[in-house]
Amino acid sequence: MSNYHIKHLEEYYQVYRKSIREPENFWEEVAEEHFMWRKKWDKVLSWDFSKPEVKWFEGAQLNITENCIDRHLTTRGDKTAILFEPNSPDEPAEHITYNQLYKRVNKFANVLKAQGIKKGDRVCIYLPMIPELAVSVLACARIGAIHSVVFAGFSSTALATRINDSDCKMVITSDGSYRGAKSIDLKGIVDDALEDCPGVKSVLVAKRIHSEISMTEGRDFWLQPLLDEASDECQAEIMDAEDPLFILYTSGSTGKPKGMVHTTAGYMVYTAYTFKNVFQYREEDIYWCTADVGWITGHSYIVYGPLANGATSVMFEGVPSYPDFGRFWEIVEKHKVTQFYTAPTAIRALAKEGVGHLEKFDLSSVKVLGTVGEPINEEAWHWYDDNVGKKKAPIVDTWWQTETGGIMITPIPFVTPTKPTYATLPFIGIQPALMDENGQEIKGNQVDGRLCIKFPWPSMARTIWGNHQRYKETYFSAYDNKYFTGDGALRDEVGYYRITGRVDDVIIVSGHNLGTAPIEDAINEHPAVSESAIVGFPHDIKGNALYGYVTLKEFGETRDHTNLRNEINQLITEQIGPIAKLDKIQFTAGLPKTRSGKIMRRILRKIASKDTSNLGDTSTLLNPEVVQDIIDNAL
Ligand code: 6R9
Repeated sequence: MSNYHIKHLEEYYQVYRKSIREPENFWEEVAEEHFMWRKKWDKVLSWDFSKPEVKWFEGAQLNITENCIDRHLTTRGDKTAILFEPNSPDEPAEHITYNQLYKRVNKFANVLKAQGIKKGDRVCIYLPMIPELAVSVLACARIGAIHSVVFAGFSSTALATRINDSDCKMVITSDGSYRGAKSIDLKGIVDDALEDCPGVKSVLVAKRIHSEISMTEGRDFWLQPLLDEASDECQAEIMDAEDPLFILYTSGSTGKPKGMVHTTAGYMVYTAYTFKNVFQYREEDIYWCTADVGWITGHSYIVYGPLANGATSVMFEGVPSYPDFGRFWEIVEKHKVTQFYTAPTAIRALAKEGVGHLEKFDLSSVKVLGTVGEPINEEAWHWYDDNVGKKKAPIVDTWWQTETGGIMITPIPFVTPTKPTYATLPFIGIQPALMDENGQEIKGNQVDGRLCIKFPWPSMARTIWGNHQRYKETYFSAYDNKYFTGDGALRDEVGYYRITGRVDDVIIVSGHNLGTAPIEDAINEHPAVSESAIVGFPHDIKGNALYGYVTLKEFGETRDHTNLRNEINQLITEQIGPIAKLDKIQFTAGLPKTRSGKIMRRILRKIASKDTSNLGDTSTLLNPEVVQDIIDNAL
């Protein structure tokens, strides 16, 4: 059916217009033709953003695992569903076929049931990127338990907060995990967390690193013996369209983390439909998203979206730098990856290492490149385009959020002409709006404002677990009758969107609105610069002035680089104007980052404002050690 796979720009506009004019008919057609329903819906959509309440496919019944697994068995039973690439290149890859995935998920689901887990119970999954992670997610979905995956790099405090917030009854973990040359004692972290989690009744432990761990009698169980005993048939729980499928916590850059709740039918329809189109997916493709399943990108575009399309999805346990910076490219060559989806922070890290690592490998299988997670700077975009895609593989710069469930603004490869740093056009069914400070929509092109969405889409989060009021305040109160994304964006002369970054990263200097991303782009073009982050700090005359934290490709001994400071300001002056010049530039060995690679500007802002008394919880940072160094050398 043509609506399901868009092949040229004309068709995009045609289908887009239809999806806006008749959203219910449009999504009904997609849902009718491509999924397995136990019962069809009574009503496609009902919504009210003032409550807010959104329901898609109300009255329908289904199980998402029947759509992701069962229905493929007759046609693709022996096709690889999950292609597991271990941390060490010396360990063989594992090809898990749809038939095998069916059995593993059903066995796991039976283990959950035997442990007393029922529909609606919350199960916390704290696992490394091993097949059990995908299998346990699907096993929860099979029996209607609500999974809450917590990225296995979070500290025990962060884990305990998340377990308690949603009253998880069970934790699924492993003895430990591999990360490059290191191994991490995951079970120890879980044990620490559980001291503060009285609601957890049982812990299932997968064996990965074969380390000595302690098992608490009556609470902790090795997974494998239970799986060995379990039947490989487990009837799928029939779920209502709006039953919760999972909770996923968003990185709490402010306040306590928000448990975003996603429901079943709409999420399935939208992630499957976007996957197919945004990656121009074909049956024979080998698709690889380098994200962790602990993030929304992994949920939607490693597990659910690809499997709903019967795809082969690569799951990589390791890191891009182990055993060296050629690892990604080695994997691309080895498995003949056709779609490669990663984050700008990874691209920049790889670019820093030069092209030597890339040149050793044959990347000719790659048809489509993707990026997600933060605005991609121009230099990184070109590096990716030139060296990985060899200018032949279009880059899909996909803008979306944990809250949106699926990709919202993106090029469609071979359909939408790309433009560096632009996420380009709204996806089918998505109605963006740019708003001004007075709450008015800014119409027309060549404008910028705050990015909102005017109409519901099937995979939007329905609430924050246990706090609907916060959901309403955070997303539906800034602008009347609109979902507010928290991001700023501009729309160019042809209607392409460029995400300029979080609105809270906009700094007003002498009355001028300055986005941090374009300034950072300018700085990053300096050949000596590796990465940078700009924050505002209070200034008597200008209101705010700009403070730049800059990491250099070669850090060296001295932190006094007067010439370099002048050159950086010269670049900014040239590209943006003297107004954007930095008052202070601190050279640092690294920038504090969240585990998903986002720079923690909150911390940098505080340091720039000389307010280091309360930096908040830095334990979830990827590199907490850089914080003290930045404080010690602050200007
Ligand atoms: C999927 C994901 C969401 C925030 C979002 C925005 C930033 C994501 C982006 C992007 C520019 C892109 N973001 N993709 N900014 N261009 N292609 O990352 O979800 O972790 O919830 O982050 O990430 O600021 O609001 P999440």
